[in-house]
Amino acid sequence: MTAPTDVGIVLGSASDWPQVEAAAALLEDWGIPFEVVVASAHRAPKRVQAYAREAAARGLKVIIAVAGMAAHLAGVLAAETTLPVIGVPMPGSHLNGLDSLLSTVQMPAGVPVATMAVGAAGAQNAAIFAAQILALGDPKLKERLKRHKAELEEEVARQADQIPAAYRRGE
Ligand code: RP5
Repeated sequence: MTAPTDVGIVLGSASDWPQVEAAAALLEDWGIPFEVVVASAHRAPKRVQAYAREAAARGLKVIIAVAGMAAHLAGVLAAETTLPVIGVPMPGSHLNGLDSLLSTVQMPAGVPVATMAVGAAGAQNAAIFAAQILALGDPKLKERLKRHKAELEEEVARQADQIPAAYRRGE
């Protein structure tokens, strides 16, 4: 039997995938079962609605919505499900993602979308944020998140070595 899928990543377009690849790799690396679907709020609204309406019953626990331009995908999904929806604005437009950031973050009261940063960094944070939600009921995942914090700190310490030694603060 395959593990139930915990995270649904919905892309407004396959053109968003390059920004999301690293986030998907992170979920895979951390052993979090996920699926990726393409379903545009504007070009395929029925598909988006059906996905959101069926998500909880299918066993999904978190939805990550990735979209650019007039990005209504996260809001439309959030309108149709009680699952937490994490929105990731894409940068691909002439406005470099300010359009999708505002479209995703400015939800009216009653329909929350947890909005991340624009682009690949936001997608990676969405994966980590999903892991944090799932870790509330998963001690092993909580340990993995603690390790992640330690890895971040180690990486910063390594970066200090890239500064000329003469300028570095003695530690
Ligand atoms: C949005 O429009 C998508 O999420 C994508 O970021 C943007 C452009 O889509 P394509 O024209 O590349 O399919 O709906």
